[in-house]
Amino acid sequence: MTVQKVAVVTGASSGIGAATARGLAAAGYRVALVARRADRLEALAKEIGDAASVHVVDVTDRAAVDAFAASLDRVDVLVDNAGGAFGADPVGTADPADWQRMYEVNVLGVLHVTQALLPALRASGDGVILILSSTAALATYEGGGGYVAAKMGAHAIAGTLRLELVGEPIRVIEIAPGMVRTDEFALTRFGGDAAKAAAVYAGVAEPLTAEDVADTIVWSVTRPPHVNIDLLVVRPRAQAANHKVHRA
Ligand code: 8X3
Repeated sequence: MTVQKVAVVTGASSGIGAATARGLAAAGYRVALVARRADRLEALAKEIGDAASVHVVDVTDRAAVDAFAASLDRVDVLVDNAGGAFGADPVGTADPADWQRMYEVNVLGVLHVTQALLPALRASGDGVILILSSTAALATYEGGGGYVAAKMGAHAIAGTLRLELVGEPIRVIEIAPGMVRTDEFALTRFGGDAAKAAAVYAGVAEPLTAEDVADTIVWSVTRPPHVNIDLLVVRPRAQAANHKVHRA
């Protein structure tokens, strides 16, 4: 019997994480679903079936992350997807607490999970660490300061790790999506203000979907072991740059 490979997906309770878990399960992986919200994970696991396992873990809690890592029998793929934006205020007036939360989840969360799973990824003989950054990791924009700073941190982790791990059987992939319409990203950023969240996508015929991004993730992960997709930028056709969005 061939051993089924295991993919860990953080932030699996919604959006890109949930779509990625579905996609990797369909590609033949066992998927370890990681997030804080048990009910969401249970529902997704039920939908995916036997290939899914539920792990209620806050990626910013190192002790919980270490306990989770110890519970796994193998890990072949890590998708560091958990993250998010809190606030869209100018640098001059932004709440430092929002910046701290963004750094904790987008940078330290990636660090904790990656460090904890690195020995298992190495032992797999063909490990993949995939970090979901953002086009915010590549250019600044007004009101994006804290999120940009955090995603640039995630981008720095990906680039540094790739240098440090060269020669080992581990690929380090970074996917940087532009405008993606998910149920929660913009809503979270604007503290639940649905009108502000909707304005982000106003007039944009087809922002990317979570499934579009999951598709690039599954494709990148399933290339042959010697093929490393270093950095893949994916945007909707209507977005030529962070600032340049076609609105009807
Ligand atoms: C999300 C893209 O433009 O909101 O990661 O920073 S953006």
